[in-house]
Amino acid sequence: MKILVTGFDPFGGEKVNPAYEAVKLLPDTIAGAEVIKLEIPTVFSKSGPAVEAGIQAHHPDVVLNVGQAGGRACVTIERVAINLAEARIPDNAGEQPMDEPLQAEGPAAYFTTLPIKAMVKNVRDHGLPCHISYTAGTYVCNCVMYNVLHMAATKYPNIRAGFIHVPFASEQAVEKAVSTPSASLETIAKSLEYAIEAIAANKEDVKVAMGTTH
Ligand code: PCA
Repeated sequence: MKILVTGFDPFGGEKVNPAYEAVKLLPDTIAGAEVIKLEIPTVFSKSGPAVEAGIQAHHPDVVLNVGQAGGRACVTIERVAINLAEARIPDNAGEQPMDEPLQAEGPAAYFTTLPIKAMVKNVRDHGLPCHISYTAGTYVCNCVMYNVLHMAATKYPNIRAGFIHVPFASEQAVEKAVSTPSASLETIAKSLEYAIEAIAANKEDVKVAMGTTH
């Protein structure tokens, strides 16, 4: 099995993006799966094509995109991507779409095709916090998750795909407010590694009660 793991470049005034920094720390093989690492731009119009170039170069079985979710306290695994681009701040190319569909003819949303409950469970079983998230936001991360799932649905039927958001790295939080959550890059990378182990081991998701009450 081959898995393409992407991380975004820094955006919004940050010097690093913990997503790609953690991806770089991953081993090259996880549970027998070959890991291909790729940095992609935090740009609405360029992120999807950058992933597609990686797909065409490496023919992965799985595409896992990883992005920063500053303010979240732990690694969160996204269940759904919505057909909406709504940017509070310009992206790294100055693009700032508002109220726009990502795909004019696309469905309102796509669900991930990764075994997210098994992923959450395996991270937790190794003693690290992890949750499912039911919104990837409306910025470039949701954009790339939606567009990759759209590509998989329309052009690459054998690819399973999904998205993980990671918290600020500790060094990013040093100058931020006292309540800003963060994690070490090593912890973030280990969480990603355990999540990927579960992808390699589970073609179908496990039946475990998760979800939220609000
Ligand atoms: N996080 C942003 C875009 C790039 C990134 O790492 C997001 O959550 O949309």
